[in-house]
Amino acid sequence: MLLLTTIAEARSACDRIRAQGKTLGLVPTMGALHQGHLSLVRAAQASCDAVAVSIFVNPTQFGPKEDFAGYPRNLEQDCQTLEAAGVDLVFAPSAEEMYPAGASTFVEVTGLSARLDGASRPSHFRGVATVVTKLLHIFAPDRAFFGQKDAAQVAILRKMVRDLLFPVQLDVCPTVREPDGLALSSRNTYLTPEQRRQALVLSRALLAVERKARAGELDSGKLLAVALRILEGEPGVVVDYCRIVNPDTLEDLPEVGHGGLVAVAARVGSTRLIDNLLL
Ligand code: PAJ
Repeated sequence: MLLLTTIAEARSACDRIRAQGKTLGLVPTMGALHQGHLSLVRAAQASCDAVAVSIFVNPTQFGPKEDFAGYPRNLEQDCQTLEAAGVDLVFAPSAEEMYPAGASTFVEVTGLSARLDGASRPSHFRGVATVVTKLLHIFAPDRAFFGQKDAAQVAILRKMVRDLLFPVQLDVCPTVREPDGLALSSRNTYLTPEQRRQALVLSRALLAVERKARAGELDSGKLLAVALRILEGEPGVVVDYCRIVNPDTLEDLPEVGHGGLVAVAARVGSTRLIDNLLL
């Protein structure tokens, strides 16, 4: 497995892969890898000849009061995990490599970037769209792999790829959960055992909405009331949003037809967690 830190090295490694007639899959991550990330790696390996994983804690997607400095970083362990998984190439650049001094160009998917997490994290999706644009330019992959866990990110990147004519196919993989329902997240390491128990309320609330929708309730207001009752039953948890939206536009859906997305974000202590289910 190659571990590369410069854009020039990554570009020539991709050129060599393409010169061999191989297809390339890219899995962008911020590291602190878990089984959710590895499910993307496996999906990439199943459909591409070579797989590159980027590990970059992207400063521009963190707000000034967010956890950029404390975000878990463990490059050595991540590389061991990826080597064991049979990944071909890891790209772990510095912030200076990705953002040349004075860089002032950003990519913004207007409208969508202000919805769901974008409402409480105003420059978050601009940072995500900008760094993913850079990664797509560097790797020019045939396919890029993302998790449904970050449903708003998926909607924004799909729109960005369409609007800016990127010649890449986006693949979206299902959310990987702990056996008790908690969606895997690098931020779960922040939780105390008590907070981890409290955090289960997110998946519990989503499953209750799914059950009620399956039983025939279509009214989003009534479905959300079910979720909020459950969320409010856990005093350590402060809800940021809980909405039922169109998964492509992220606009509220008054009624759940086929394919509505129920999405929740909440703070457990100082840790912000998100989760969602497609109905
Ligand atoms: P990160 O949070 O490290 O996630 C990297 C990828 O793994 C994302 O596509 C995310 O949706 C996916 N993922 C995370 N938890 C998952 C789970 N439980 N099941 C399935 N997939 C999961 O998302 C980012 O990094 C960044 O915003 C990034 C796209 C790398 C841009 O900086």
